[in-house]
Amino acid sequence: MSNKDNHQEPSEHVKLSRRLFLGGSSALLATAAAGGGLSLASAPALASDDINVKPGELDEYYGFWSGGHQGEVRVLGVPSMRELMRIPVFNVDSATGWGITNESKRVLGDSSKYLNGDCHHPHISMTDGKYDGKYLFINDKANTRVARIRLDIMKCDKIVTIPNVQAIHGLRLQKVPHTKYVFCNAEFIIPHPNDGTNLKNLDTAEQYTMFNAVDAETMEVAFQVMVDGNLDNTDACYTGKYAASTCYNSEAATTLGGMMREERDWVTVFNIPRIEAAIKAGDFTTLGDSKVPVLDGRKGSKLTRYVPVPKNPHGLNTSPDGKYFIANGKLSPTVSMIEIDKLDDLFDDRFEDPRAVIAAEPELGLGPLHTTFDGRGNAYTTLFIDSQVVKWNMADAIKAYNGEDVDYIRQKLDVQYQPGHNHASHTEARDADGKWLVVLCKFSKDRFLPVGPLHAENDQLVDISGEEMKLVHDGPTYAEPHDCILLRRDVLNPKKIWERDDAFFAETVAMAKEDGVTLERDNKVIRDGNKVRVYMTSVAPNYGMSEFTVKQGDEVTVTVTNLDMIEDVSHGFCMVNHGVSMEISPQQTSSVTFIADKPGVHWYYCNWFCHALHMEMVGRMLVEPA
Ligand code: K7E
Ligand code: CUA
Ligand code: CA
Repeated sequence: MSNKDNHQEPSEHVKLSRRLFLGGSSALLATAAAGGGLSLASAPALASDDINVKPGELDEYYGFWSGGHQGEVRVLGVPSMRELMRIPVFNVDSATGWGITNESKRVLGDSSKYLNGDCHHPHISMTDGKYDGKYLFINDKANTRVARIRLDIMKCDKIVTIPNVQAIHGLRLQKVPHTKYVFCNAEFIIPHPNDGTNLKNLDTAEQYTMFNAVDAETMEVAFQVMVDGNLDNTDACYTGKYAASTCYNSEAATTLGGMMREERDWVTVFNIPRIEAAIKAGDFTTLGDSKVPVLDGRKGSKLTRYVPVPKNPHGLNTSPDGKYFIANGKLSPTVSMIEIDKLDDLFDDRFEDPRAVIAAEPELGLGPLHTTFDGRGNAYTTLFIDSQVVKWNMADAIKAYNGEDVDYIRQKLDVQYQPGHNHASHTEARDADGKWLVVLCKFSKDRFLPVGPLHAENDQLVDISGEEMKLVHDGPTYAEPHDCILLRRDVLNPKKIWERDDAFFAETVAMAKEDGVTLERDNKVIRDGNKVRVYMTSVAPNYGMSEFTVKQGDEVTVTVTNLDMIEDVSHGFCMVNHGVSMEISPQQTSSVTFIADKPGVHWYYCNWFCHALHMEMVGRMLVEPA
């Protein structure tokens, strides 16, 4: 034992006490609490029985996690924090064949050439301000895309690349009357046109970024709005009228120092009805090849307002009572509460100072990044630098701002360590229920077994159902779940097997029809020049075809239809040494196209365990030399 392990050190008090607490002896607990002199802020919490979801029991909530720069979406059960599924989106997935199959390549479109993504903000479609469980949307900062996941099958079914901009970061949905628009912020300021013609005179070139709206049903870009400064995070209100975005680079600087020059940046507020009216009136332009309406929302525009707030603000969160947009100060210890009821007046120029919409600017601690809510009037803000979550009361913060002597801070909870987002159950909806809080910590340091220089991150679960926040679980995660969303399990009712007429593989079904093939019955090879289409069925433990012959150099498309009706009997199709692998779940059709470039015998096999004779579920492709 080194001196550092001496139990006199305060940090060791905390560690020792935590061990005692988790031991579950109330006598020891009382002693430790009394003797340790622990503050509320650092007191370790007792493990709650609520998170002990026993084997065979189901979780109360679905959690959808961003996979960060790993590119996927992960589905967790909460409160157990058990990982239930992964949904590949902006990555390539060897198990399901995402990025390999024709069905996934159709979804990825031109962007299938990119093998990476960087997702941050998963959000669930809403009707009347409540999650409706239909879709989940997520951004890709790395390649400027927005994706949609169908929650009935938990597969990504649409991806759109946003034109004329770079790096989609903040993403939120219109809440009322329903999610018509997906609002998404392009972060980086670029010259227009950005075709290299103005590189020598960038100082004088026109430069800006844009706020974007994607139609949630068609997944086409509905409009783009030019802004001053840049755009970070965004959220929408409960009237359907406004969206707001933080800007940390009002300086329009290109260097770190420049971006921190001003003491205040701003929140840009967008007036959606005015934007729609301007489009109707033809009051827009287009850029380059794109047909998307581009509107000018820079300072002086009637479409936007700029509300100054301190300093390099980051998260932007709407309180579930519909009253406030809350901008999190990051380089300021404050958050700024913008009163949504005053925005009509702001747009009608009834204020001389746009700061008149600030209802309060409570000081919370160092590095406020994101805020979430319990539906009981309290807000929970992550403090990145302090490594804490601070619980504070919104009504009391406003009283204090107006000069009353009230303490709005309810509790500060140490988290491990450096939290970015936090997210409470149902917090973005009117029915925020204040039960669970997930705190997504960027550093785990000493919390888990060491696994090399790259550490796990730590998604901590906090019980917020009582007066006091209680840390109940550490959940290691892989790079880098910026954000998550929790919804009650009764909102979702995913399918257990595919329906044959599902749109996900409708195009493949249509191609089979053109070839005169009935997918549910036929096993056929159809030659069309040097293109060969192989159709086969699968029923555990058999492929409908155990051998087919092609010529070297043929472009081969293998389409497999899984006729099994029993849930959980997924098959796979892997062609050895050809980089071909895919999932075919019950009643699904999947297809993959590759070049048969090597003469000889090539085995294919089923790579999802389906039957006692799964190993024997094989076949051979015979390739005749050219
Ligand atoms: Cu704070 Cu992309 Cu939401 Cu990460 S962003 S933390
Ligand atoms: Cu079919 Cu394994
Ligand atoms: Ca700044």
